[in-house]
Order: sequence, then structure tokens, then C-alpha cells
Amino acid sequence: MRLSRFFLPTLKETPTEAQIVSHRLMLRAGMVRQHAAGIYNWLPLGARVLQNIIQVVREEQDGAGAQEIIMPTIQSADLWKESGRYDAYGPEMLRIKDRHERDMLYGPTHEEVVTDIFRNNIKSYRDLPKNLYQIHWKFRDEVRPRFGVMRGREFLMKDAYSFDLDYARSKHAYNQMFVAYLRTFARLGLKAIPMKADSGPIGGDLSHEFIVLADTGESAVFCHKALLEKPAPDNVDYEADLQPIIDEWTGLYAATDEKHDAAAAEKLGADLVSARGIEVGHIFHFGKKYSDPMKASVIGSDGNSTNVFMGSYGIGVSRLVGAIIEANHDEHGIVWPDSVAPFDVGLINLKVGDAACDAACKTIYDALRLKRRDVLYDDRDDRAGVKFADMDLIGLPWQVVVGPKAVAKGVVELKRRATGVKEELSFEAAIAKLTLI
Ligand code: P5A
Repeated sequence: MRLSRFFLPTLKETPTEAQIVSHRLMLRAGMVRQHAAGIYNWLPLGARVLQNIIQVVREEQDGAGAQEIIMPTIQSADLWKESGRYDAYGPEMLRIKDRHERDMLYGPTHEEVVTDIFRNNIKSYRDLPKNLYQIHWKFRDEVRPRFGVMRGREFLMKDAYSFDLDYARSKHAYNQMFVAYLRTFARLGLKAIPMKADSGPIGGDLSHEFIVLADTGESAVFCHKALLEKPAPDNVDYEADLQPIIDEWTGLYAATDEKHDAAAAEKLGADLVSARGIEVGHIFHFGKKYSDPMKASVIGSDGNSTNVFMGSYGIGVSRLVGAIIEANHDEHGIVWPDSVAPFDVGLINLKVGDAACDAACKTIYDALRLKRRDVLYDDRDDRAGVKFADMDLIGLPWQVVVGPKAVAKGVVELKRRATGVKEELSFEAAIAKLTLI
């Protein structure tokens, strides 16, 4: 992609409305623009990051055995009256009437809709287990939408819902999602710590939040420092008993401030980390909370009908964009982890119009494109300082700088954004290195 054609409205000034660094950088890097309070337009750079996160989330959900569906954003209120949540949910729910005066709503979550799909289509225990997920927009009319996409009113969520015959199998489905979340957040370059949580309006007896540590986090958190070093599980057999992995992760002290046990924490001494955190995921096991009132049942092997056990599993996909920036930035801008970067490489032509520089850029651009690397080519006729600043601001993992002096020597400069380390390489060596990443 040529930067001269790319829609990238970067800002030099720091927008005054943004209180936290991720919000400031998302506005400055031209990733999002606010449409109304807590409602955002995603511009090309932001949309590319969101798509990359979606892809990682999707691969890990599929890997854990969940199946993707798409449910409507607008829901009929009847289902919520059936589950008993229509009155309980309160003013966070955006309630709408259609032209026939029927009560509708913009979905803040989808337990009711997915339970309705289940009861209309699944009748036998032989069809279990099932885990259905979607990656879709939600609306919650938050009292105080703030911090940009971190607490929006419209936001993108991955929501999965499991259906099982009994408690033990349902707990296994919960454990599968727990492990998939550890892997997902690690692939996104984040350290997310699972913490026992309250289940709030979703309900249930078992619930964990996944918290990323960042100074600007909304909640105070405490944990054993070993949790920060633990690698995510690799080569997982999702059919095997996952409880030992869960026990390893939940056996070390971790709590948000409401659950904090100052007695228990003090014992850790220097091993205690106290920090602030951002909730990027939340999983719930709630048994028959929805299947009982909505009569979602299957015929068991004994011929009797039994209501199914359920859980629901959320990831704040749009919130993750902010959380990743909170955890990966410096004074010059964003530093994207490779897995979510909007482009792999930024190619900077320092002298557009110079035949040798233009030709070197074309050679490198074409060679990298051939190897399916995403390259953003800064072909603008602008000052070097502007180009360097913009490239640092948008945080692509690698920068290739092509200037007349270097090109005359047959080399280019390769810079790793995260470390600032620069090296001079021949065109071929630079291309070879960037195709191996
Ligand atoms: C789980 C899936 C649920 O809604 N029902 C379906 C369950 N859980 S939750 O904790 O309420 O939300 C899941 C994740 O969504 C993100 N999130 C938000 N992101 C941006 N703006 C918001 N206003 C917002 N509210 C929730 C969080 O990451 C949360 O963990």
C-alpha cells in the first residue's frame, strides 16, 4: 500500500479529549474517530488491527472446538422476558420499538438468543457438546463511556456459549475456554492473568476475569509474580483433562481489589505484585440459569428430558486494541506486537523522485509483496522528519529506510521499532531477513 493513497489522517497535536495514552495514540495514528459518545468509526489502520485480532481469536476458538455463527444485533425483547432479564438488566440496555410497537433491543449480550437457537434445533444428548461463538457488535448504554474504545457503548465482543449434558462436561467446556484464552492473549503479545470474579448480570457460580496489567487499568489487582512469567499452554489436547492446567494457573494468588484477601497476600512478601489492570475477557459457568426458564433440553440416553448446562465466554475484541497499546508503546508512539500489526513493514523513501531511491524502493516493495508481506510504502514527497515521526507513531514492527547516500553504497537501513536497533544491509539481505520474520 502506498502511503500517498492510504487514508491515514495522523495528528501532530495531542487531542485534548483523550485521557489515556491508548486513546490519544489511536486518535493521533488515525485509527479511529468518535461518531458519538462511546461510538467509533474505525479507519483503515484501526480496522486492519481489529481484523488481525479477530483472526487470532477465531483461530484459538476454532482450535478449542467452538463453531462460529452470526446472531442478529437487534433482538426481540420476548426472549428476555422469558429468561427474566428484561426488567433486571436496567438502563444499560438500549430498548427500541419497531413500527408495530413491538419491544426490541440492541443486544448487550446473547445468552437468550443462543439458547433459543439451541432449543429449536438440538433435541438429543448425542448432539452434545456444542460451543457456538460469534464476533459481533454489542451495545451497552454505559453511564460513563470513556477511555476511547476501552469502555465504549458500541463495542466488538467475541462471545461463546457452551451446552452440555451435565456439570462435569460443562466444567470441561469452561476449562477449554480458559485454556484457549491463555493462548489467545499470549499470541496477542499480552500477559493476561486469570482472576476469580463475580458473575454480575450474566449470573452463575463460577467465573474468571482475564486481566492485562497496565498503569491505566480501571481496577486495582494483586497477584503472585510467578503468574507474570508463566508461558501459555502449548500443544494442548482439548479433549484431555485440562483441570491440571487450570489448577496450575489458579493455584497462585491473584485477585481484583473487591476479592483481595490482604491476610493471604501478605504471606507472599516480595512475590506480591500490586498493579492496575484491564479486563480483556470474562468467562462464566451458570448451569441451568437460562435453560431452566427457557426450557432448553435434550433427551438423555435414558429417554428422559433434561435441561442443559451452559456457560458463556466473552473477549472484549475492540477493547483489546486499546489494551495492546497500553501495554506496548513508548514516547514516540505505538509498538505493535507482530501478530496484530496493521502492516509488517514500513518502507520509507527519503528522496521521492530520485531515480535510484525510487528504483530501490520498488525492488524491495515488489519482493516483499511477492512473499506476502504487508508493506506500507511512504512515497509521499515530504520531509524526512515527518516520515520518521509518522512511522514511529503508527508502530509497524520493521522500518526500511531508503536514502540516496545508502543506496549509492547498495545498502538500506533496517530498524526494529520495538528496540530501536538499526542495521545497514544490502537490498537482498534486507529482503531475505524480512521474508523470514
Ligand atoms: C460473556 C459472553 C458477557 O457479556 N456474555 C457473553 C458474557 N461478559 S462481559 O464480561 O460482560 O463482557 C465480556 C467482555 O467484553 C468487554 N466489554 C467491553 N469492551 C468495551 N466497552 C465496553 N463497554 C465493554 N463491556 C464489556 C470486556 O473485555 C469483557 O471482559
